Amino acid sequence: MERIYIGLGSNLAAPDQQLRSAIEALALLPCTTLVGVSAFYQSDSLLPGQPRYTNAVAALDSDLAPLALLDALQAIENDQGRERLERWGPRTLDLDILLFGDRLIDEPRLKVPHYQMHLRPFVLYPLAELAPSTLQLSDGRQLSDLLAACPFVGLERILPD
Ligand code: PH2
Ligand code: MG
Ligand code: MG
Repeated sequence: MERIYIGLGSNLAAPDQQLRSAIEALALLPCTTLVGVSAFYQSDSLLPGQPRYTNAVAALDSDLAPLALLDALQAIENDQGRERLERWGPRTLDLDILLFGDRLIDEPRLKVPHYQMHLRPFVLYPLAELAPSTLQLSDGRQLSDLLAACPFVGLERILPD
């Protein structure tokens, strides 16, 4: 069993509802327990000219292997109407594996830790709601250091209703 953190994002077709549906689907994954979900956060897209995103992070405990989990996450994205037209295009649902236990993964389909998580407040701040700030990433970086270097700018925390 390994602790896994998933980044959720949507900027099409009722983003908050997309995230809620995705969380229900994560809770139904085989060999997996959903152990926590952060608040939702809204922010501008990193690419200008796109709708604003809603993002959150979920924590899972799972016995799935990394690529099996990736397949399952892509199936959830596809079920929720994800179309892969352009890199970084607007999307109904994006599910990214941020951290997978203490694994360092460097495969064509999957790199863990997520290569840009340290630059993304909409990943780090929801992650910090679920993980201890003493968390050490598998590449040796400390979550608290990443947070200190990534200001809470442009993020709007949506209170759970
Ligand atoms: N994801 C992207 C590109 N830009 N911007 C925000 N605010 N949130 C995202 O999840 C996001 C983005 C590609 O993965
Ligand atoms: Mg993705
Ligand atoms: Mg992404």
